[in-house]
Amino acid sequence: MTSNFSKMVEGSRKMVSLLFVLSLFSALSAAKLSVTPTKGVPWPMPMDYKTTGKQNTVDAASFRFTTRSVECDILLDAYVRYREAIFGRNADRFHAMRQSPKFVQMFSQEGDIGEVSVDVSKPCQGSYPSLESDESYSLSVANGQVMISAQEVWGALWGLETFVQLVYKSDTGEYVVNDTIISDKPRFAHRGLLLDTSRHFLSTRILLRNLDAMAQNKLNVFHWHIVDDQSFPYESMAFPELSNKGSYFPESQVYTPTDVAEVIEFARLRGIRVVAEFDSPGHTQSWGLGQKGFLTECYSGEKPDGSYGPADPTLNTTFPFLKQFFAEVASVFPDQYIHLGGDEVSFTCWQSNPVIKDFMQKMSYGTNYAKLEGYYMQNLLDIINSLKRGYIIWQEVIDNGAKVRPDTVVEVWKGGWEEEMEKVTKQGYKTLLASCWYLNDISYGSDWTTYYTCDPQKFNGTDAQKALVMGGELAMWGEYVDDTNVLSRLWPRASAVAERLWSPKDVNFPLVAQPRLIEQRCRMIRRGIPAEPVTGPGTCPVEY
Ligand code: CP6
Repeated sequence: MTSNFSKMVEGSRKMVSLLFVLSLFSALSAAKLSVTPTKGVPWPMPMDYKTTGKQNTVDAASFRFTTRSVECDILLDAYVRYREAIFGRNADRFHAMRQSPKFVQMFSQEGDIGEVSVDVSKPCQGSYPSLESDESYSLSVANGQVMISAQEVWGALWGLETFVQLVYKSDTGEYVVNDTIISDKPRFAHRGLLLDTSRHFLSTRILLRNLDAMAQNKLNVFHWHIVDDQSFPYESMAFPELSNKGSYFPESQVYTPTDVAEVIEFARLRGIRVVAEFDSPGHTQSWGLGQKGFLTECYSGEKPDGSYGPADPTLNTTFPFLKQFFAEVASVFPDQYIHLGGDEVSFTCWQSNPVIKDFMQKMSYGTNYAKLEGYYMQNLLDIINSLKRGYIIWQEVIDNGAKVRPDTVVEVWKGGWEEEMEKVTKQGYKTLLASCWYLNDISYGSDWTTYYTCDPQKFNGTDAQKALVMGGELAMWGEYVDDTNVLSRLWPRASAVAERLWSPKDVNFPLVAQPRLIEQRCRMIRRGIPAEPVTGPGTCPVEY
């Protein structure tokens, strides 16, 4: 970790001095020492974006979304949401009122644009997003007409999000949108955000608001690090004792099957996958409270000392339990992938236990406990195979030499990530980068620029190796966040990562991005997300 952070610090220092020079330059030429936000410019920046100064007014009275081809639940839900995003909370009531002929006659001036027409090629009713989703779309605002077209509904959703961001209030207070042509698709297929709901509980309400914020930034994977050492808030139907004994408050601080289903559905309607992580064999202290005989008993001399270590791979109950548990997980979480963790396994407890020592001898592992960890993971991976799911694992599983399926996704989180990504992709595995984006680890000032300038494909390797980078994830580990501060700490920092993972590689100058990031933050505030000011002095327009 140390080497990585010192590298990051060193990199950021260079950046800071460059920024300093540039900002002095801009400060001298500006009347005020603050940056003016842009108007109606989207975040993240589309792949191809052409706009003109020709303004069209948006006609609130007649405004509607229409589907050209296949209609579905996802589109209908999005139309309601996005109408509200443009015109505010009471949009639908006012819409009905405004459509009465008398009201139109009295109050409404004809606007230039009254319809956004959406064309999706493939059927979408009830579908779930996946790593293979086609998220591309095109959008045109021209001749008083707005057209969004996409192969799959996921692209159409992003097109709608972009359209809403193009609309702004003119100086005379009208809703306007400039003539614009956009052709867009993400640079990476996996654009994730990790929340840790074990160190502190996060209410379902906050998880849903965060999913809304993710959609506003085109992030498409909610990595739900749902349980860990400190608490087990997932209510299992097969093993209810896990949360009864292992959560902070079984009465209120658990995710019931209904809560989990609500999160998954809310995410699906926004084109977001929910990838659950049940981390083992380490980080499992809380499992031990409700599942006796799962964890290793640590010894002091000849006797157990009452403390516990990682899961015990030598007991004949361990894998049958895991098989039943993960069968339930696979039935609850529809995503093709399950995150199996596998990080930071401490060997000291295993080393102290005589039964484990015997097992090591029997298996000819010598004193190489990484091999025991490999044995545990191998068995777990076979279970997930039998459930016909893919898996994501933290880098240690590969570092310790476990044999994994060719479609495994390896998540790199430690320092020295450039070497690790080179190594992992050389072995032909798909990979995700997390090392650059620990958003829990914040610092004073515009720290978003360090997140913004880390490129996950900047390591030594062939084009084929680079193509194995599926994207990345930002992480909000939960030691110092709960419902009171998690959204503000995440946003708009996470927006910086979202643009890195969506937009072309050369859209990476913080000073150029800054006015747009300010606009994005103000838009997020207007849409109900308490995003922090991380871009320095300034203000959001009151009626944004
Ligand atoms: N919890 C779990 C954590 C971390 C990891 N796994 C972690 C370790 C070091 C840092 C940040 C997070 N808190 N389960 C590692 C993936 Cl710097």
